[in-house]
Amino acid sequence: MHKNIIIIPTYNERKNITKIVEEVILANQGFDILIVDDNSPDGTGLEVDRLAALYPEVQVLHRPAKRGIGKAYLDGFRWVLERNYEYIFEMDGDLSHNPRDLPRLLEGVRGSDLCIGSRYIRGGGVRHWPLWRQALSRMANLYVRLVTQLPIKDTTAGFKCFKRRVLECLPLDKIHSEGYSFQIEMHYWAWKMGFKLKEIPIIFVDRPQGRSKMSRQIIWEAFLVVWKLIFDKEANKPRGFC
Ligand SMILES: Nc1nc2c(ncn2[C@@H]2O[C@H](COP(=O)(O)OP(=O)(O)O)[C@@H](O)[C@H]2O)c(=O)[nH]1
Ligand SMILES: [Mg+2]
Repeated sequence: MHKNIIIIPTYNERKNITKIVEEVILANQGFDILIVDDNSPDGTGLEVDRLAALYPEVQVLHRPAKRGIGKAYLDGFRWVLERNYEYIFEMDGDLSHNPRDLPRLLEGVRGSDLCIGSRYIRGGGVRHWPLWRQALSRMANLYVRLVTQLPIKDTTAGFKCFKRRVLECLPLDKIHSEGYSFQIEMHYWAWKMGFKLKEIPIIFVDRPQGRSKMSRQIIWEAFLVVWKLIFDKEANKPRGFC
């Protein structure tokens, strides 16, 4: 067992996930992997069971049905906190995040509490996303930063590394988002609790295979969540850690 673990939520990522696992394990950089699969109809669950049997570093959490990326991560965090991991990573299961950036995230979290792979700082970027999707992401980020004052550029980023104590302190049962606004909630709480957030540049590449699970409902949820956050008494209570 390593000190570092990457949580990867999957829904219909059969081909992508095999490549990611192989890249991470064969590079042998000292990472365990927890895959949280929501009973994907394309057989991702069977494929990841096969990978878990092949590589001792790989663990799988099977959930009975699709309940959103946010809930998948929360179940993953609870699983990880029952074990002795120190550095806990989030990474998409569609090859948009480059496993080669993992060591840089780990290095970044040494001088902070939460190191975020950012598309929107100097050196970061997005490749092959259609223009409408880039505009949506940019506008969402502008909106979130205006309303919440979050001091980061990529508020919806999904590639990052937490120090264990951040996840231990954060009240996970207060995070309600099902979709990507889960990321906004995590950043907001971590910031308000006094943790040090740091961004390092990453290049995000559109998925080579499969389909995005982005939906209107997910956008709507993100639109509303920022208002819930800024009026949440507990989240905004003055305090240090915990
Ligand atoms: N377990 C689980 N994973 C999900 C769910 N929705 C999305 N994901 C995964 O979350 C990651 C990011 O989702 P994706 O659709 O690529 O989002 P996009 O990159 O913003 O278009 C991928 O690995 C998806 O398979 C879900 O409901 N359950
Ligand atoms: Mg994606």
